[in-house]
Amino acid sequence: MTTQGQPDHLADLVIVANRLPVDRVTLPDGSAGWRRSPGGLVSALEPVMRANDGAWIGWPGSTDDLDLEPFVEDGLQLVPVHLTADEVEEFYEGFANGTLWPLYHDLVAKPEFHREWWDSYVQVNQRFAERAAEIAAKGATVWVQDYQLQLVPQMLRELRPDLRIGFYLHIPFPPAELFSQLPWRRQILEGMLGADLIGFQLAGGAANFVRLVRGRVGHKTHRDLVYLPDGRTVKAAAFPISIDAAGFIELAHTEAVQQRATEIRTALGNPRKVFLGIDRLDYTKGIYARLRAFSELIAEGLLDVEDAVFVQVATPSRERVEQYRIIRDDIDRLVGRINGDLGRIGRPAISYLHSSYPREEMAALYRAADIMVVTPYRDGMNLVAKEYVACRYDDDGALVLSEFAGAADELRQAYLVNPYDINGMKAALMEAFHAEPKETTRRMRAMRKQVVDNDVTAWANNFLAALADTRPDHDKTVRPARRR
Ligand code: GDG
Repeated sequence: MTTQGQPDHLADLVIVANRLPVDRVTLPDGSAGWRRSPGGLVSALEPVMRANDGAWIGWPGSTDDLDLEPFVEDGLQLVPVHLTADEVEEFYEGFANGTLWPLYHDLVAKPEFHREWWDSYVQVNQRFAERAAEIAAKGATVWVQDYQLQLVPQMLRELRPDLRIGFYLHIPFPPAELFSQLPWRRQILEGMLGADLIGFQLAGGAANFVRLVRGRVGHKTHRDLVYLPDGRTVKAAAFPISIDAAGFIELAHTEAVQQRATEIRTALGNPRKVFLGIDRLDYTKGIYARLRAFSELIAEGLLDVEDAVFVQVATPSRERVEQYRIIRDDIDRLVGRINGDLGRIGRPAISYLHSSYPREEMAALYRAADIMVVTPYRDGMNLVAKEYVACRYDDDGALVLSEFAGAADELRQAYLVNPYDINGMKAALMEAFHAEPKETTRRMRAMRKQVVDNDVTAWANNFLAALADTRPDHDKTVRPARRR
């Protein structure tokens, strides 16, 4: 084991994630600094990190930070893991995003299987596991995040059998019929089984996993439990992730956000209804199909550009991966054609923004939109849907939501659609457009209750409590985070 610089203490709670929760920025004085990344995982885990003086292991996001030592940023103990440029290409862009991501999302794109990518995945997972083994205190809790690090639980257990290890998968876990294509299927299953508790977004993912373990690895299972030959028991269960609901509600109430929401509607020409989509620019999100559905409604005269506009924010994502370049070009062309054919001066049918925005702007967009359209072909959860719901504190606004987003399990009062069915989506968009306020209020009120009652702090606390229950013999227990 190579021993790098140590943080100032060994940690009782260690988060292991592909990325550190901070991004490199240039400060006003020209020097380099860090800023908290906008992602949901950071706000999810920050309270519990602080309550336990935890450490977070991850890649800093660049291949230049070769000698970066553990550091403290805004009170958080951060431990960098270095990746070479080749590893970024093979482990991250390759195996994680070119093999696993499409395989776990219903083969929406074709996964590529390359042995060099796999080798790099093993090597990088081993490095993360070693780093975690170095900084975890005796009997500590280590919580490993997501599909980039599925081998870490087992690697870490070999190095440190004293630890309590949890693993959480943020994306769907596919059925055996798809997962079985993976040449390294058995290694991945065994890697995850190093954990005491494996969390999935939905019960279906947990069931897929248990069935595969029984069939492919041959372990005995009963309901959500796997019995290993060495006497250990592993639990696989659903923990649907959520958002910092109180934080979004507070932000949406601020004067600045309300004013900005009004400005946005004015800039759009004050149409009767604003439709909104916000997604990472990813082929799983169904952006293309939803824009087509909307444009057909305009072409057929069912909607008019004076009355309705579609704002689509597509946040740049994984731009070096070929499939992402293709989807970007496809959407660019589609938007150009729709606006060219159907727009009028000062009235494009689609207002398309390929950019990322601060949280305040996101909240203002949620406030400005009458109809939020979330139509992924497959999505672990989809936090955007929940953020929209949280921001609608007047119980108005409609959500059109794909039944293939994990969020559809909880947000039953959305206008649920099959994103492969363009006519069905058109019908749902029209239904939302014409809905009576009484009807949208009834639906939104129920959805808001669901999101507010089940926020991200509850998610983290539930997972950590269930993890503690898996090894009651352990003397060290993680302190829960306080809800806002
Ligand atoms: C994965 C799973 C699962 C987006 N653009 C901007 C921005 N965002 C924020 C959103 C939201 C988050 O990013 C996106 O989360 P999603 O859940 O919608 O989707 P993925 O990125 O695919 O996330 C997903 C999630 O993990 C959590 O487990 O729900 O299924 O695929 O919070 O608000 N935030 C800011 N500027 C942007 O331009 N500030």
